[in-house]
Amino acid sequence: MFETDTQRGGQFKIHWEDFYLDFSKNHLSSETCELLSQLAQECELPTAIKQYFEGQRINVTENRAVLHTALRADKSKSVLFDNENVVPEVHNVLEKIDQFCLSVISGDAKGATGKTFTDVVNIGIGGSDLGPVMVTEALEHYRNHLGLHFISNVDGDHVQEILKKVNPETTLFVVVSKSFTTQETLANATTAKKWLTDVLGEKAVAAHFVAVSTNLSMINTFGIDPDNVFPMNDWVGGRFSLWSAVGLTIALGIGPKNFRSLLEGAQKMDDHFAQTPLSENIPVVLALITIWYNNFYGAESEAIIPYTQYLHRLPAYLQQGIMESNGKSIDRNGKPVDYQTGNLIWGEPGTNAQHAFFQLIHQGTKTIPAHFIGFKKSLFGNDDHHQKLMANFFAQTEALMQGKSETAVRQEGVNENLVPFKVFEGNNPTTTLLIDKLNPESLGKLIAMYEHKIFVEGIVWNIYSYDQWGVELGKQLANTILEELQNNSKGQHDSSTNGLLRHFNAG
Ligand code: G6Q
Repeated sequence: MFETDTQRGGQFKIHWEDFYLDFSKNHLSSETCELLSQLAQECELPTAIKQYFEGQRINVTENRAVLHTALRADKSKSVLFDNENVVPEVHNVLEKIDQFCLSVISGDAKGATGKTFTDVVNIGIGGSDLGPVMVTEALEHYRNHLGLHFISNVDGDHVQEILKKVNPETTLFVVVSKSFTTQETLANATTAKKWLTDVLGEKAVAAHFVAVSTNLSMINTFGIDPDNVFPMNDWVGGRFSLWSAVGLTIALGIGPKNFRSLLEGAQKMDDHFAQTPLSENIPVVLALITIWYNNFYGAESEAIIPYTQYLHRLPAYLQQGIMESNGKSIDRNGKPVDYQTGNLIWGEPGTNAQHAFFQLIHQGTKTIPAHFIGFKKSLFGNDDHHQKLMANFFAQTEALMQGKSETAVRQEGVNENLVPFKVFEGNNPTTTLLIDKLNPESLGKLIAMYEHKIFVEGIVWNIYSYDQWGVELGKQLANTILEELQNNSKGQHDSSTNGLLRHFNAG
C-alpha cells in the first residue's frame, strides 16, 4: 500500500493536541476505515457514548452506572446520576484529598510519636493497586520525597519484605478497598496494623491508617477513624478508579497539583471522545483497528510497547483494564457469542523488548498488532540517549512493515543455505503514538484513551464490559480450601487436587 500510495502516511493519522497517532502501517484502506465506521454506527456507538457519559446504568449485570468520567469532570459541569448532580461531591472528595496530601507532604501531619511521615504504604489489590502503581512509576520524575510502597499479594513474604524497609513511627498506611471485604487486602492490613501496634500501641492506628472505600461500616469495624476515610462511589469500577480517592497514594506521591493535571488530561480525552466524529476519534479508531485484526484476521493478541522505562507497568495495568472488561463470551442478550471478543494484552518497554520477544513478532507465525508509544522529549533532556531510544522506536515499526526480501538478503552476501532464515516477510501491523512529553496531563489522556477504546470494543462486540464475574469467582474459590487447611480437615476434591493437598500437608 505504501508502494502504490506515497502519501499514505499523511492520510492515516490523527494529530490532536500533543498526540500524534499514525495508523498508516496497518492493513487498512480508506474503504476499510469507512466500513469499520459503518459497523460502529450500526452498533449505535454514538448513542452508547451518550448513555455512558450521562450516567445511565450501562453496567446492566450489576445494575450500576459507569461514571469514572464524572471523577474528572470540571467543577462547572453537571453529571446527573439518579437525578442528582454528582460533580459537587466529587470535588468535595478532591478537596479533602488536596488538604490531606498537603499536610502529609509539608510535614504538618505527624505520626503517633510526633514524627513526620517519610513513607506511604498502599494496601490494595487489582483495581485498588494496579492504577496507583502504574501511575506513580510513570510519574516518578514528578515525585516528592515520600517513599511509596505497595502491598497487594496476600503472600506474607511480600508483606514482610515491604515492612522491613519502613519505620513504624514515620509510615502512613493507605488501605484501599472499594468493598472492604477483599481477603488479600484485609489480611495485609491486619498484619500491617499488628506490626504497627506491637511497637506503638493501639492508639497509633488513628494517626497511621487511612482508608479508601464505599463500605464505611467495615472500616469502622477494622478500627480506622471515620475522619480518615476517603469515600468512593458505587458507580466507579475498580479498574477505572485511579481518578477517585483510590488515587490517594498517587496524589501523596506527586502532590495534589500534579494529580489534578492527570485528571485534566483525562477530561480532555473525554471531551475529544464524546465530541469528535468517529473517523477522527482516537479511541474509536484504535478500537476499530483492534476489532479489524481480532475478528477479521484472527489475531489473538495485541502488544503494547512503550518506549520509556517510566511506563514499564502500563502493559500490566492494561491487561487488567482490557482483559477483565472484554474477556466475555456471553452477549448482551445472555447468549454465547459466535465470534471472538477480548484479546490478550502483553508487552514490555522498548528497547528491552527488542532484545527479548521481538523475534516472534518479526519472524514468528502469528499476527501481532502492536502499539508503539513514544515521546518527543525525554524528561532529563539527555539528547544522545533519547535519539538512540527513538531511532529504535522508528526503525522497528519500519522494519516490521518492510521486512527483508530474499534479494536484499542475498545482496548482503549471505551464505545461500542461510538465506531463508534471514528473510523477514514484513507486513506486520503497528500503530504509533508519538506524544510530546510524558507529564501528568499527557498520562491522563493516554489512560483515558485506553478506557474509551475498551468501551467502544464492548459496544461493537455486544458484551457487557463493566462486570467481572470471573474475578468474583476467584474471590470465593479459595475459602473452602482455606477452611480445610486451617482445620486440618479433608474436603471433596478431584484426585489431582487431593494429591496436591496431601503433598502440601505432608510438610
Ligand atoms: C476491578 C476488579 C478488581 C478489584 C479488586 C479489589 O475492576 O473488580 O480488580 O478492584 O478485586 O477489590 P476491592 O477494591 O473491593 O478490594
